[in-house]
Amino acid sequence: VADRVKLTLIRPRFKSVWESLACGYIASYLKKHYEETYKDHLLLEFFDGYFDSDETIIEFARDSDYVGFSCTSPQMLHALSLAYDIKRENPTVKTVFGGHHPSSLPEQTAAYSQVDKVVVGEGERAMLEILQGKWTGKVAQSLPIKNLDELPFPDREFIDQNRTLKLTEKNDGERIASVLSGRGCPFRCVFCTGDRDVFGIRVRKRSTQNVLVEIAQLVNEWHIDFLKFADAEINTSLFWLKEFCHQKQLKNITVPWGANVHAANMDKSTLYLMRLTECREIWVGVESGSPHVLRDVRKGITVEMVENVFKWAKACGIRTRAYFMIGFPSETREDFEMTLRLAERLDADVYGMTIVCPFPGTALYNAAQHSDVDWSAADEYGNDFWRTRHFTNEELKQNQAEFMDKFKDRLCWRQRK
Ligand code: B12
Ligand code: SF4
Repeated sequence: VADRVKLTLIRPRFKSVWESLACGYIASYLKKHYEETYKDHLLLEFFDGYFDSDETIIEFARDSDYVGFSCTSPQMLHALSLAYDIKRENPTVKTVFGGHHPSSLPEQTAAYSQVDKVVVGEGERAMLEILQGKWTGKVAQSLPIKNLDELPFPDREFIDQNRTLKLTEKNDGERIASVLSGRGCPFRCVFCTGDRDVFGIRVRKRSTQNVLVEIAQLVNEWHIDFLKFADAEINTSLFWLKEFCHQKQLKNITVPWGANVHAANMDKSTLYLMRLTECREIWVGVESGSPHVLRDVRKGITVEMVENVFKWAKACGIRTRAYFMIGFPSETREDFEMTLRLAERLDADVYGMTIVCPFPGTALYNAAQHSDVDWSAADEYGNDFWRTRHFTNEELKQNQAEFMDKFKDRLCWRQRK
């Protein structure tokens, strides 16, 4: 083992006020498992492209032994450019690419000369094994961690949670942080990766006790005003969700919270219980108001389920956010009109409308057509290239604009501008 190993973790540029849980998890796992074996040999640093300039990142990262990049598809271009510049300054640096994009397209990611290692799937154990020299090839993939309670909580000092909290205070007037209560999503919506390539389709949940200890820490040590769950869907198990609510109440943890909810697995009593434990809002991927489109995209929900969830949430006093999409392959103008009508009937508090984007890892991704796409140009709500049999990209944008105009007083803040 070398005298000192320096690992710099980088979250490439990202228009987001969510903290990097991925880098926080990897850091705390390495601190626990690497330092326990090798004592003080590991030096860890973190940079976030949202806050730190390229010059700063390159200057401080170039004396690293390893530099790890955490990438969704839109972040790849920035990561590749930083990796190129860092290696130009110091060719001995080993670059490691992890996250959703490298997990979905490992071979393509490994083909870049500035990429030394690609991690497929969960990163905690794989990064440790790379530091220990266990992976000699370019692509590394470790076994998933079975019992998530064994993972230390994300290291929030390391990811500079305060910086993110200051930003949420400025943008939203409150201190907001996120927690991940489980990994994986059992659904297979065609437009979504559903965490498949990273966490798999089997959902692993942390125990409610374990999650609540982390939440209590966020309340007591970081003084948060609102908690967001980063889970793909919070209600994959209603049993877990109800127990979470009961325990939260028992422990008198009163911080308000919000989460993504899948409309197929919800009932009024659970929503009521959620409200009693300060659930302030739910975010529902409604996607379309057309029954055949919902079926075609394998969303696993019906219009009726969606209407019920919104009705119940309203009755319980939970705010609702409805996310729609436009540009599914089989969607016609009539289907879009059904979407407009459903959106109106739901009477949600906040609306979002995104143009479909065939991200790697989704069923809509087609290697022959999409391998050269610049994903950094696809923002959270739109892109300039997706079109379907029924709509050109321009027409999709017009429909999106029509939707946004109709709900202009209730758009999510990113679409309001
Ligand atoms: C919260 C969230 C957001 C937040 C903030 C994200 C964040 N935390 O930084 C917001 C709302 C801003 C957001 C935006 C977008 N998101 Co998003 N988001 C999520 C969500 C729900 C949680 C992310 C999270 O915190 N996960 C928890 C951490 C621990 O997991 P992780 O990041 O995957 O990290 C693990 C591994 O990937 C790996 N790993 C990660 N980084 C690294 C680095 C190294 C060096 C190593 C070794 C390993 C490694 O190890 C980690 C621990 O095991 C995920 C779905 C999910 N549940 O994961 C989607 C998800 C990541 N988002 C996705 C997408 C597509 C987007 C958008 C592109 C949406 C859009 N249409 O524009 C934008 C991207 C904007 C941008 N500029 O990049 C996709 C990614 C697919 C892809 N191919 O890129 C996901 C998977 C959703 C999905 N199921 O399709 N998102
Ligand atoms: S849209 Fe939601 S339910 Fe569907 S695959 Fe993605 S995360 Fe899972």
